[in-house]
Amino acid sequence: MRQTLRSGGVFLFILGLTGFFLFPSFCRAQAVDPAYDFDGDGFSNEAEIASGYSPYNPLQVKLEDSDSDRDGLSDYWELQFKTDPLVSDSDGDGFLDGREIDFAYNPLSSSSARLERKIEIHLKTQKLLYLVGGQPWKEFLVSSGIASMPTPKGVYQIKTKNRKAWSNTYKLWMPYWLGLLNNGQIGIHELPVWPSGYREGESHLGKPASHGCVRLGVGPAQYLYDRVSEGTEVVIK
Ligand SMILES: [Ca+2]
Ligand SMILES: [Ca+2]
Ligand SMILES: [Ca+2]
Repeated sequence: MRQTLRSGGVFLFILGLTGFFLFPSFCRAQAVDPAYDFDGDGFSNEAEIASGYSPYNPLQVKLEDSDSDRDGLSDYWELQFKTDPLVSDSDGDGFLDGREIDFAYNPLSSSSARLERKIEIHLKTQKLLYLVGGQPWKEFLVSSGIASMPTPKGVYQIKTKNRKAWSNTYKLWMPYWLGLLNNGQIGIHELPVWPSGYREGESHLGKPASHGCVRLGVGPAQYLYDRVSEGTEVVIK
């Protein structure tokens, strides 16, 4: 009897282990099968994605607003970056998918190689796009140069970084400076601050207001500064 119990226990243990290893891949296959209704709400995965809803949430939640595995990457971005929307650390290297993307590491590989980072500045819409791995990961409002002192279009690279650059010409601070020319004439920086402490208002963002530089708001400027390097490509168009 004792022997039977023991062998039965071993059998159940092996069955459990098999299930443990098989279930995630079975689950994964259903999650990516276009015809399957993963969240059981009556709509196929494909139909939900086509209309912008998360196929991993039975509630009517948009892909952008759903983070099924709570890894900081919405279901929308998981589909774009081809990471696993139901596994928080797709490559099992100890770092969450969302954190890896935010710092341009590959969430599908434990390699320390960075994903391509690129900045695009669109003068017409006064927006800056920060692209990671070819995807438009973040978008911020900017102020470029006024009509009489326009920001020059072109393809640049970040030449210099300076957390608190001083403008000799205008006698003010330009925090989180990302210089695009060797002579320091044009750069991306936070809203300027005068020695008195007065800072140019956020209300200018979204319309040209500078003498040629590209201004970012408080928050976005540091965000970008902390994530790009000397050599990162910047396209102004
Ligand atoms: Ca996620
Ligand atoms: Ca994930
Ligand atoms: Ca990871």
